Amino acid sequence: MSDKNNNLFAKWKRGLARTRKTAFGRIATLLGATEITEETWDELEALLIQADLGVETALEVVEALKETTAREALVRSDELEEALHAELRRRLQAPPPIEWKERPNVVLLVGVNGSGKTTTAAKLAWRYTREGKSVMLAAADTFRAAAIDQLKTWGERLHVPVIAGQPGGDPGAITYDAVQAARARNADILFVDTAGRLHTRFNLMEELKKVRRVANKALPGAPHHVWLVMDATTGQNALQQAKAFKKAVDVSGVILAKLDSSAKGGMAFAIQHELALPILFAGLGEKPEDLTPFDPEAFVQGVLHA
Ligand SMILES: Nc1nc2c(ncn2[C@@H]2O[C@H](COP(=O)(O)OP(=O)(O)O)[C@@H](O)[C@H]2O)c(=O)[nH]1
Ligand SMILES: [Mg+2]
Repeated sequence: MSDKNNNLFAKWKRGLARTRKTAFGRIATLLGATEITEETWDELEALLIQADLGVETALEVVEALKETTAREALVRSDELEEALHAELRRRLQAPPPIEWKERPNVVLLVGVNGSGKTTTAAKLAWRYTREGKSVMLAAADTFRAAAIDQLKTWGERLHVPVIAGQPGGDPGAITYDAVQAARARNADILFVDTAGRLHTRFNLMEELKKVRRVANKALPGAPHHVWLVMDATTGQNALQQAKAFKKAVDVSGVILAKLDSSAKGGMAFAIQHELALPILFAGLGEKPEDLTPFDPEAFVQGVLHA
């Protein structure tokens, strides 16, 4: 393994320590060297649900393991470990390559308040700047003054231009200006940070739809990507919200933030199963370099094996 891969792997291990020790730790204990009984299946099912896999996925995994057990005549629960790894791995899709075909590519970042959008915008700006791309940020969360300042502060730290307006300003107008500015400067990527809270969810979705329309008016074909930032610590509740975003603004991928703070990383499975959206990146910490392309194998290794 190269140093780079080694470091990445270590980062996944560190980032998933909490979920490995908590939700999946109980599974590891269950799969100690005992005989497989009806109780093993009941407990495993309950633990997978507790780990946030979602009921359907949990049931499917248990059914698949029962079949393996019958087929291979397994008797001890520790013999299930490999099969569990395979069943989990099979349910996670590697992210498709991200296409950067236009100039500028406009990316909307959406998600509920506190999910990690602004931090993720900064992390993405850091990542792509390092890859040699010219990046700009737009502060279209005008709902809170602090949100604008937060993005500006990141922009200064990362030497990335931030297009912002006044608190309470029109997010559509900011987006329009930012797309124009990105065109004028021939930027490669414009990340648009949006609001996650308004007076009602209806208002929020209407505002996001407008931001989307305005981006398209400023540049036909934009937005090229719409990424939903989800907080891995909020578990199953987040899925209903995600469906609303998907419907309103045609989300193309998910960024799973705060996996390092989560004790139940199983949300990754529910996202793929129930939303049918690829997970593009995972947030494994608060620093810019802690945003990592989603890696299904490292994820399963990280939750199951210390
Ligand atoms: N540990 C950890 N914290 C994160 C991650 N992503 C965001 N945060 C923290 O979550 C909080 C809310 O993030 P913010 O970007 O302001 O959320 P927003 O309201 O969606 O813009 C901040 O304190 C971030 O530092 C992550 O991947 N790991
Ligand atoms: Mg924000």
